[in-house]
Amino acid sequence: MKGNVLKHEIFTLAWAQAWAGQLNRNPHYRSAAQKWEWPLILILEKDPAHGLPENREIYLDLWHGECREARPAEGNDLQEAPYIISAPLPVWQEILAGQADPMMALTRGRLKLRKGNLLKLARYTQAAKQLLASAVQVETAFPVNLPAVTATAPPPEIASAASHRFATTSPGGLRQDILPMRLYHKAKKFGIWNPQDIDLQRDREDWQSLSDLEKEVLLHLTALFQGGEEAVTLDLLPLIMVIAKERRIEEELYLTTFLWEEAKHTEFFRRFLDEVARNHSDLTRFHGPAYQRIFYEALPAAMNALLNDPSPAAQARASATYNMIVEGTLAETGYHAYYAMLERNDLLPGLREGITYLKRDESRHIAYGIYLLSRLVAREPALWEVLEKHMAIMLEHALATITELFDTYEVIPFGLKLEDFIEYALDQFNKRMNRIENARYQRPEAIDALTEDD
Ligand code: MN3
Ligand code: FE
Repeated sequence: MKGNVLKHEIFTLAWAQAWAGQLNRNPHYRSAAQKWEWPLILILEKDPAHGLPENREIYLDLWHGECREARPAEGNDLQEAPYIISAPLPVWQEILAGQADPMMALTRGRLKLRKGNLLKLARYTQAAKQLLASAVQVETAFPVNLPAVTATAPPPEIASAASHRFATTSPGGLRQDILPMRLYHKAKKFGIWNPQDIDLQRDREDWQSLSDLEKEVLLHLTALFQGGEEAVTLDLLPLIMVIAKERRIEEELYLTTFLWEEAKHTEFFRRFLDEVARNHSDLTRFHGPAYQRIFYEALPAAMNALLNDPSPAAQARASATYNMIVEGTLAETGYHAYYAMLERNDLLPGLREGITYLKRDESRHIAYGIYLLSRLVAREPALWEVLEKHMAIMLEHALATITELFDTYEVIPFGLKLEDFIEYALDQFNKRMNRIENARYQRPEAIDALTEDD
């Protein structure tokens, strides 16, 4: 049937059936949705000004990787379906053009989850992706074609502080007012703790009293942190080089403390392994595929890319991966897990003390990342889209990393629940993304006034 391009209007019976057909021919969907067994209702929100006098609602009966029925919703469907997602036409248009990531759109609230549990959906990101990938295959007609959003051309790079004078021998001197400088001063006050000074005596006793399963889960979490701290210590240098080349002396002053702190974090966890867990086995066994995608691949790739490409887009990808995902989403969620396990059971006080310092260091690192990304986005608003795309991929890996940890165990000790952690991670992620998104609408100079509370 070559050349026969039959278009179906969006959210009609014919369109829904064409989608179901694509879906049932999609082997990736079949395997990703093996465990999904809930009907789903999608709503195209009414927009009388654009030819949509009423909502259009599609009911999809999805069962173990198969679409058993697809049609406009009717009768009690809306009351009975456990999941309802709605959005206005421009959002659906973008999604059906394959330009938006479904999980990211849900997390950021562009696709509205009217009913159902986002945390549960987060476990099915691959299925959701494939579900929409099949919808993209349907030739879709829209009641009205909205103009595509065109990216604005980036403004010319300002002569990037690259007058070849030294700041500190120029009349202006150091800029004490900008966030990196304030973070630098804070780091000299609060970042000077010594991992060797922490008393681990009671930790050694506590460790003996733990069950095998408790030890294993703590070792697992520590193996993720240990690898993570070493990775961020190893991978930070290309960013520091770019900042130095741009002669941003205040930022570089701050970054010297950043790298030193990561070094101490690496040292601290190893001390715990050596002196408390007394474990010298190969802990790589705890690094699952999702973890490896971030710490063995994405992080070093994004950071090392700066060696050849110091462009703002490359910087944004590097900082998004490093500060927003690895530090802002994963590390913060990890601390939360340690606290949840240890605090309420009053265990391992030395480890907790170290983690308190580490968390304080980390909040400065993340504050710097938000500053850097805001600075880049304020200068070049079109970068926001680059950032959002990259973050969608990384967020998926991050959630998979958390899920992967929990899926290892049939029963999780210390009363931990996966949902709490996914929720915490998404919360952290959203908070930061909102702050950076604000920078799109701000003048570059306004970024100087950013404060550290993120
Ligand atoms: Mn760290
Ligand atoms: Fe850090």
